[in-house]
Amino acid sequence: MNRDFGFRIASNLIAEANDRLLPALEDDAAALAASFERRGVLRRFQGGLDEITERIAAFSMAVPSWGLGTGGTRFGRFPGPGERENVFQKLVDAATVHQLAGGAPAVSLHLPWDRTGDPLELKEYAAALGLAFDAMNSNTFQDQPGQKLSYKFGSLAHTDPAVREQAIEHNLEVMSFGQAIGSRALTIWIGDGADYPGQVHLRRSLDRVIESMARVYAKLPRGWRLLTEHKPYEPAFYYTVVQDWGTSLRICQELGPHAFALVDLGHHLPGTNVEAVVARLIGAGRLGGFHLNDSKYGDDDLTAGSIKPYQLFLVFNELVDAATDPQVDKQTYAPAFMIDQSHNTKDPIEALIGTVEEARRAYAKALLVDREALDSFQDANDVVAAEMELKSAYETDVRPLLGLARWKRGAAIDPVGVFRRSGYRREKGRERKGGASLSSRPT
Ligand SMILES: [Mn+2]
Repeated sequence: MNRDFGFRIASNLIAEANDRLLPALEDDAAALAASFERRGVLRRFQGGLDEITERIAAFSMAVPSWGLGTGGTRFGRFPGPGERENVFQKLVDAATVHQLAGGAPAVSLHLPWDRTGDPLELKEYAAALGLAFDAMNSNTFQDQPGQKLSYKFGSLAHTDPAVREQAIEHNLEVMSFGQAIGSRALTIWIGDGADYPGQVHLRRSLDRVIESMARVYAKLPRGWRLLTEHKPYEPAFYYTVVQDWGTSLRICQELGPHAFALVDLGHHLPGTNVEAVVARLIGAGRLGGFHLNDSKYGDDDLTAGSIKPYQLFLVFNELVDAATDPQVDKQTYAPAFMIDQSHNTKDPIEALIGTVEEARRAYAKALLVDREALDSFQDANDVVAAEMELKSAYETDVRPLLGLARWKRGAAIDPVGVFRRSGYRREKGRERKGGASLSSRPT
């Protein structure tokens, strides 16, 4: 049994740093509590600040195995020292994100990148690190060494039934690997589409996707969900088969009650009202979950909240609203939260800590919205008061709540500060022979 984690950050390093920072944090929290008292916020939280911080502490998400190294772009990749070289090392890095930031006790794997000979060994290794597995991700958007048929012209939508069959088989293999490690969802994102008009039949290409996915869906293990992820363009630049939430919803409705749409926050064209997309999917009972990230132009995979923090808040506002709305069926409303980002210039661990923090910040602020008041402003068509209610929550500095939420769970009040002082990258640079030297190298 592989139980060699290598260097780990000592818990007393976190505890000592927290001891130094706690008095100031408590002062800030007391000031916030006084402000909440004046604003009437605490009337809605009988347990006071403790109740709010508990709810924040209970909000968690999964780290993507592919986000633990420097991703790079098609122009190059500049990895840093001590980066992971295999799936076991990815788990150790993911555990470090959770240890420091709290809120990330799960990992989302990707096959074939994370394939190992013995999934049970992987499951035990993760459990020993305190990690579980969220949705599995299949990959039919690139060819693998030794693969029989090429995905150059598509996978689940390919015109050749033999290629579709190969892609279906791959998804079934990913599910059975996922079953062995305790995952309960399969996310399918395909790059199928066309670069030029005329290349692909627009209607029939989707028919083929639905037919192929139905074959995968038919083998979905009990208690599992199939998540379909849309994206407007890239790698296909003229037309993508599963391009938007409407296409995703259609797929889900064709497949059956265990199919749900996954919203990658960066998979929308500029100007798209993403919170309205989320609201539509909730309304249809088909919101499956999220890939958290942010973007300025396209699928940029930046740290959540780095570009459009207000949009992130408005998305969480829809989620908190749905969670408290008795009209929303709680059997179907159970979105999974996963991060999907890629790092070019940030240290991947620091960037992931950032997204955990930003998602929790948006959630915390959404909790502060007075829904009864907002409803009444909407009913009265009081535009200004309704917007002010949202802005009042959004502009609240919730940093003391986020700090307390981490501290309560033994994570770091200042996660990036502790990470930098811990010497983690230096130690991993020694352990992991394939890591880059301090100077970047072209690939
Ligand atoms: Mn994604």
